[in-house]
Amino acid sequence: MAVKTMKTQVAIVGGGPAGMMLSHILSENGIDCIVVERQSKDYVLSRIRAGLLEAGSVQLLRDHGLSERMDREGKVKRGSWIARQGMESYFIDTVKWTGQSMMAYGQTNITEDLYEAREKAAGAIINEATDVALHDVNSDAPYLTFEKSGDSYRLACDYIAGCDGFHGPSRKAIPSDILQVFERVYPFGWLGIMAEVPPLPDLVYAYHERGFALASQRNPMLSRYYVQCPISDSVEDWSDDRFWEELLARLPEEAASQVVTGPSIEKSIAPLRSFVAEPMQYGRLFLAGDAAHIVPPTGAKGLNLAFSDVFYLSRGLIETYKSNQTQYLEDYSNTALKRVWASENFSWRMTQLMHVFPDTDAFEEKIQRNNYELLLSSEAHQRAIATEYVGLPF
Ligand code: FAS
Ligand code: PHB
Repeated sequence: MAVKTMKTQVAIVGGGPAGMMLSHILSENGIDCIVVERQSKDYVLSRIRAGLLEAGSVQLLRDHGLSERMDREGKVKRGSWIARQGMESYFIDTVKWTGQSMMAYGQTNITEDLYEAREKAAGAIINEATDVALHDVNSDAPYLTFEKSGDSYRLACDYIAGCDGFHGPSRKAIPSDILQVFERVYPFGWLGIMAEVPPLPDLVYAYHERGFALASQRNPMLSRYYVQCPISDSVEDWSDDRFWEELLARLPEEAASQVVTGPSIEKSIAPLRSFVAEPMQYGRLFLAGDAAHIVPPTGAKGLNLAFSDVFYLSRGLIETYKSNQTQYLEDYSNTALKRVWASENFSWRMTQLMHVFPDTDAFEEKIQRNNYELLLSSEAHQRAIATEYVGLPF
């Protein structure tokens, strides 16, 4: 079978938020790019994931003409509640301490908005591409190969952006003697449901001896709730009744009394891990988003980190093509990793603060409780958590 050859400037592996946002920004700047995505468009758009945007992500969407629906349907948040069983709840007021707000707007909506913008611009997105492989990434003529509808393709390019998530092939294209990984796998997961009932006014992160719970939202008639569960659990172990009973037992009384329950329209369990791969670049390959790092969702950083990676990577590629300077591109990994580790650190601390760890001891429980008490008593700690939660500047 003859191989069909194609050429572009930047080949993007993966059509999730990172890949689609990168292709949008590059195309805005006249840089030719092609997204090669394994799944169908419908499959990508069916994923239910993140729900809260940092101030920097909101600004990035605004800067690139992607905020009209977000400003119409999203909910501006001046902060979120954090609670601990038997103690006073605390409102992380990001506007008071940083002057910045966040936005409750689902990743599903963002991906829809990105697909709509790319299709309007006749952007090149190849869905249902299989056997995607990266070649000669450490040369000045890298290329992809893939299969699509029975045909074999070879896509020549100047650069490859690996935006293919935690399980994609891009990270694996970096030689194992060069790639370093740092990982923490947590002994529990998050069982999440979606229900077509009015959400609480604000997000509530709750620690209870029975486990963590989180109240969030997608729109005025769509609630998103989570409870910590053993990693060995399956969705079948959790009827709606059991879920609501557990959630109401874990939320503080003033929040639980406002919860409107109803049938779940989606239910899934996400494992929690902290993961970083270094470096985030090798030759002409640049990793962005979950392809390079994973955070536990306790800090609402996953999607937001993908966006800051794309901010740095697009800046580097645009500089290289427009002014033939390569400083930003050469520094991409070092620059992105500073913000990655800051988000990993915050997400790890928030996860330690808010979850029941099966193998914890009396000393660690005292430290966990004192970390919460410091939030109630110390303005320095209140300023710090607000600054990290709203998102460090890009
Ligand atoms: P993605 O994984 O979103 O996208 C990667 C894309 O690459 C996918 O479309 C995939 O199909 C494609 N791909 C994979 N292999 C390929 C191949 N071989 N060839 C071509 N394409 C390939 N973050 C939060 O901030 N808050 C949350 O509550 C939250 N909840 C989450 C729940 C779950 C179950 C998961 C998995 C993640 C969650 N996240 C959350 C993190 C999530 O939002 C990610 O950070 C975000 O999707 C990152 O976007 P991408 O880097 O684009 O990766
Ligand atoms: C969500 O709405 O899915 C969400 C919000 C904040 C988090 C995690 C998940 O920290």
